[in-house]
Amino acid sequence: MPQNKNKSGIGASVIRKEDHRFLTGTGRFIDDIKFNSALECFIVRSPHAHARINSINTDTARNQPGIVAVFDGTDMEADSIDSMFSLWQITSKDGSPMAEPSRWALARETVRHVGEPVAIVIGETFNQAADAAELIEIDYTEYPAVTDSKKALDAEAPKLHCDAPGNICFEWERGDKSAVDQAIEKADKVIKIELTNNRLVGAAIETRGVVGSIDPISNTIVLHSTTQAPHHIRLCVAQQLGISENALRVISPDVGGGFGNKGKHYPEETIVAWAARKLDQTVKWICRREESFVSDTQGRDHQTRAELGIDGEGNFLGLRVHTIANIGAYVSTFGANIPSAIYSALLSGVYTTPAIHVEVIGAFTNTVPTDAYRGAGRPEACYVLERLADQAAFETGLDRVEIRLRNMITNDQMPYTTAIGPTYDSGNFPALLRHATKLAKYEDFDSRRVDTEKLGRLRGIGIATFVESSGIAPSRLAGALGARVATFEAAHIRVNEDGTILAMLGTHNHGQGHTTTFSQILSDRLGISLSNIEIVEGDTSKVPRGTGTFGSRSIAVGGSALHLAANKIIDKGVKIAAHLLEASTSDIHFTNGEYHVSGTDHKISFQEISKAANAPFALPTEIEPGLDENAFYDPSNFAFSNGTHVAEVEIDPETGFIKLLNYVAVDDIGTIINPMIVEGQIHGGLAQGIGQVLMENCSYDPKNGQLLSGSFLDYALPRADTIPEIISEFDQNYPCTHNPIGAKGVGESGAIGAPAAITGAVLDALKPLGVTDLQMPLTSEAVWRAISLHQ
Ligand code: MCN
Repeated sequence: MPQNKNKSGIGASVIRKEDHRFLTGTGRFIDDIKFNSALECFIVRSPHAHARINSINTDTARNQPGIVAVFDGTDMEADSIDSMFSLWQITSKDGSPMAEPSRWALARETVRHVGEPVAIVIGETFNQAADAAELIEIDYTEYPAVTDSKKALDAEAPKLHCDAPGNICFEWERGDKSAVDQAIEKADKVIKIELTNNRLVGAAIETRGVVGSIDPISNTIVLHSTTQAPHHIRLCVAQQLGISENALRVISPDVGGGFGNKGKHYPEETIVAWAARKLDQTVKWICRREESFVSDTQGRDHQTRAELGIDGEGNFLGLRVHTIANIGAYVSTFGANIPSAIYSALLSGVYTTPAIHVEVIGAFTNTVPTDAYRGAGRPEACYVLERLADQAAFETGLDRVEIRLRNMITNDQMPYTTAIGPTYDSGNFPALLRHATKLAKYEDFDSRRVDTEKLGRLRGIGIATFVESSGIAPSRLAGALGARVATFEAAHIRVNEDGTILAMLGTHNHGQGHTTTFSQILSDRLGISLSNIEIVEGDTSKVPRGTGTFGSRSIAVGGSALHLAANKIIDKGVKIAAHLLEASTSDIHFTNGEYHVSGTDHKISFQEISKAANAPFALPTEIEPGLDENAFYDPSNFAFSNGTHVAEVEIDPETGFIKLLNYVAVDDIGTIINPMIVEGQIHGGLAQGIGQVLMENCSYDPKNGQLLSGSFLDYALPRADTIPEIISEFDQNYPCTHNPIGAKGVGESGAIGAPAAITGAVLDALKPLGVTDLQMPLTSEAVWRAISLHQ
């Protein structure tokens, strides 16, 4: 990968500025912050998946030592606290808006999933609150529950909400149905698959937490929350509490991993803000790990049927996809748009398929609401397409690389408008596929398979190609598809008199290294050293506007806003330099942190310009003092990151154990700001993709809706020894054409490619035994059973 000549600018593998704090134990995570006389909040959660609350008796609990208050849904109702609401409204194919049943921060009358908050106990200590909570008497009448999304659509299934007939949240469609019908009709062969995309939990090292306090001077609520999107939380909580956004400050300090799960508005944020205001005291809630399993939004959970019509040469003619997406008990913040608008947009993938139609039914079930989890709709789309491509190769006898190349959008077709909607602006998909298969020594694979078979084991290789809609905005498109909030990003730059810089962005850093990469962009533009740049994120009173970090958007959208704000500073500096150097503005040019007069050796540094702007004694009055600038950036399109991943596995047929031998990831993320960071992002995403395909599974008891995988004893996560050697390379020849830095996002790529590549490799290994299908997770048991059935 080319390294940057400017040692701290774009393209340099700078060591992360933030890591010194984290590695020396001086990070400030929410539970590290000392709040004077904070009261502890214990949340009593529903033990049932579906039940009516007949009564709640809190008298005994209220009278326990150290207990300050006990509240339930009736108290919130008495204070007119509004229902939670989603930030994206999907419209069904008949034109009706999605069903959005009320979701109360503390349940009223009915509970619909295990873990739903029912009451809170606020005590002087956590143990006092927890002990008192045991004395709350709640009388429930249990109702039958349904956890499987397909079963929830049965006529006789238990009904969750009276305003969601048939448990349907929405019935979405996209694409040209009749064109697909015709294409499949005339196809020589129709490839059919049925897939489950397994439900996952987020497992950030730090669990969620919220602390609410009252600032006595401004009489505002200060809400510390482990959120990826502080401005969204301000919007949602203020609206629910019926207060102005000015009356609420949201601070998200250092956060130990988010993975999408912390990007949502949660009941606990509303509960804690409300309780702090009601008691006029600081109220603190830190999620225990067992609570996070039943209260953090969960990811994926699709059941999909797909048909691909192909001609005699293996050309893709038409794709029909039908997916039932499990929404959970209520619609979470972005719970409806991920399985519909986001997922469906990528069902062309890297292919030229001329006719595509997708139908998605969002089904309510008695499970924790689902929402974004690293990849959010894109791993699901990639999985459908790549499983189809493999199956098409299998049924036609074509090589898996060959059938993909035959159907791939080529570089000279860019910009390319897909049959499902999006227009890709850049990328060379065939080049990535060729390079990745070369790195993976795909051509020689058969000889490695033979060697492994001699040892009594099975060996397989799998490929996944994908396109990802990173850089989530653009607002206008999102708005047309139902977004209720804009998705632009904002950057505000303060230039101090000494030329040092403070930049404030609406994104949030919870592991991605933003402090470093945003500083690199500024260092590159303004020619100043990284140590003179400070980055602030995660505080609505310091950062005036913002959207947050999710959808791998921070660099493509936030970084672009920063770049534009820096350009404004440079332009203003030109005027000041022209005046001080007694030259015309057209003769001034800015390079490497200095303003030069063309054709002379006259120059002035950025620091001198900063000083002159902030102490404008020598400037004419028409030059406004100061050098601070703001920029908003709302892209015209997504940034279409793309990649080819190749996985190789070995399977022990006696035990079904899968050993990942190696993994090649070739990604196009446009211009790279920091090669070391992006490689780390690929590794992290891969670990999560590998977890999904090999072991992770969030499982509910279908009889009663109890969560069976409610702790790390029952929910397996990958460990260091699961992760193979990773070869990660990038193609920087195809920058994003519509943002000013050319960057595409990287944060989710690993999680998108891995499930399809590894499933492909496992099925390739099992092919000689006649196993042609397996559902994730591909545990040793699942593989062993499949092998046993075919022996
Ligand atoms: N980057 C770069 N050059 C590019 C693209 C990105 O140098 N062409 C750098 C960025 O500057 C940033 C990092 O790579 O430092 C990731 O950038 P980006 O792809 O814009 O993603 P975001 O910063 O918006 O992060 C969100 C993304 C998502 S959606 C999830 S989920 C996720 C992820 O990033 N969760 C993470 N990575 C994570 N990493 C950690 N450690 N923890 C999480 O919770």
